[in-house]
Amino acid sequence: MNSEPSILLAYPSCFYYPVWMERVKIKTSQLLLASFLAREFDVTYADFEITIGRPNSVIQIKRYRRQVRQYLEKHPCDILALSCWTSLSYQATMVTAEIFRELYPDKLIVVGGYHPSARPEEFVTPDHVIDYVVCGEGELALREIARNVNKSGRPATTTILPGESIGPNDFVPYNWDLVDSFVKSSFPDGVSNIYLYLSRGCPFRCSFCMESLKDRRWAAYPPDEAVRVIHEAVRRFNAYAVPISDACFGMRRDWRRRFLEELVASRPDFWIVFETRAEYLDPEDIGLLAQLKLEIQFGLESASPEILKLMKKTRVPDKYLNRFETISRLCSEHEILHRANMIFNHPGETRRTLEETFAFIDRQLERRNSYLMWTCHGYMHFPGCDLDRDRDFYSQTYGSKFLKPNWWREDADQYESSMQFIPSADLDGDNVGLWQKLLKAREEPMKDTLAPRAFRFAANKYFLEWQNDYRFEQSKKTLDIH
Ligand code: B12
Ligand code: SF4
Repeated sequence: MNSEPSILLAYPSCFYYPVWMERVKIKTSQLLLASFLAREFDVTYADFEITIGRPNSVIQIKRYRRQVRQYLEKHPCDILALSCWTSLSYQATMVTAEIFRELYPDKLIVVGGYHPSARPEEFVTPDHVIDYVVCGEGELALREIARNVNKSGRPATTTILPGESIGPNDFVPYNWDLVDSFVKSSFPDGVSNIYLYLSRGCPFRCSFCMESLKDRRWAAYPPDEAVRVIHEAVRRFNAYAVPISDACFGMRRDWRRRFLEELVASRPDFWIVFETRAEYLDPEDIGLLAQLKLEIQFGLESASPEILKLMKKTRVPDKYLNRFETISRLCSEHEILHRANMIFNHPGETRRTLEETFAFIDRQLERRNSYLMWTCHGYMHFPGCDLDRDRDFYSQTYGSKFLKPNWWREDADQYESSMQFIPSADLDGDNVGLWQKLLKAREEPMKDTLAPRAFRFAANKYFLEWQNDYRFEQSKKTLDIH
């Protein structure tokens, strides 16, 4: 039987984030948190990005304020728990907190997520709107706050708390009932992509990623439970694909092997997507993976030894790149769709490091009937990672310029602003945008390298303009994929 206090766990949306960027329909982190708390308390899940929208102008923000107020008036609670999951939600979090505070001066407001973990001090204001800022995982800290709220009420000042990570025994099943009515009213036809976490933790410490702020121990659902979780979600929401969103999927070999064996045995007829590192797959895994409808994403990020070291992706770049090459070949031999995620313009990038990366890419493009796709993106500066703390080092050593160091507080397109950045003096001036030019020059080889099925998949999912290419029609004749 659930008891007081009542908790409203809400994702407040993001301001000035382009509407064309993908919206995650069910916020998995928030749902997991809600599932944990719902065993003891009365929890309501809300997502203003879906129910109200992403405001992108002063007028839209006014309308957003009005609708949030109406919602909060109708849904009073003892604790408003706001998921400021990324820095994109900073402004929406602050606005929602202010409205709630006006309505309910005595009730508690807690914020958590990646931005509060990165910049907790930004939630401390002179008028003490927010009560607790949780850095790290939210389950244990929120449970503690909720258990004590009747005794201690609001703290005298905004309090920053470390969010201890849960251990393997605290992994709770997803409680889909908590989002049932939300999904029915917002997505009556079901949810095509259900992002799922099966594990937590990552032992690495890449320069641009703030995962290392959390406890780095790796823990997962038992393999059979993980497979059950996937099937349950697909059945319930009529999903077409399950992107497994783990920070470090399948890190433990024995877990991975058992999970893959069980997954294959369960004969899934939906797509599975996951991101991993090449060193976490071996030939036996690939034999199993070949039996699934699958896409693997490798966070390769760069192929310049110097940049890979700066990124702290690896201490031995040659070994890292060789491993990727071997595993990618094996995937192609087994006709497994896979993609390399690349980040260009990491601080310290120069013409020479770009050449190194493109030389590696060119070597891979010499293959025929390949199943390797390249997805390339410019570096986006988000706070909380090592690189954010080392900005002075990059500015002094390479001439990096962080042109919008606090973009999440500004009223401008936040996607664009996060990329307002010069990686080095060498890539300033006439060389701004060089990586895009080098990439464009490879568009045809990137098409030529792919097997028909991989071409068709890439044209449907990543490069929609490729649908006008003669190869798209050709592939249609020979294949029967979506
Ligand atoms: C999976 C993932 C995604 C998936 C999301 C799937 C989903 N269902 O939500 C996808 C691919 C869609 C995605 C998109 C983006 N992502 Co992303 N993503 C991740 C990733 C890999 C995994 C997170 C994870 O393992 N979670 C496991 C769960 C259990 O933990 P959690 O999410 O941290 O949730 C806990 C806490 O945050 C906390 N918490 C959350 N809410 C609340 C609320 C309260 C009140 C409390 C107390 C606690 C609390 O408790 C939760 C449970 O323990 C992380 C980290 C990484 N390694 O790269 C990046 C990461 C979160 N992403 C990031 C970014 C930047 C993005 C994008 C902007 C990328 C882009 N180029 O567009 C978009 C933004 C999407 C959006 N609109 O918000 C950044 C955020 C950095 C920052 N400072 O904000 C991260 C940290 C990577 C990085 N660069 O460091 N991402
Ligand atoms: S980018 Fe991936 S491998 Fe690197 S620290 Fe983040 S989660 Fe770990």
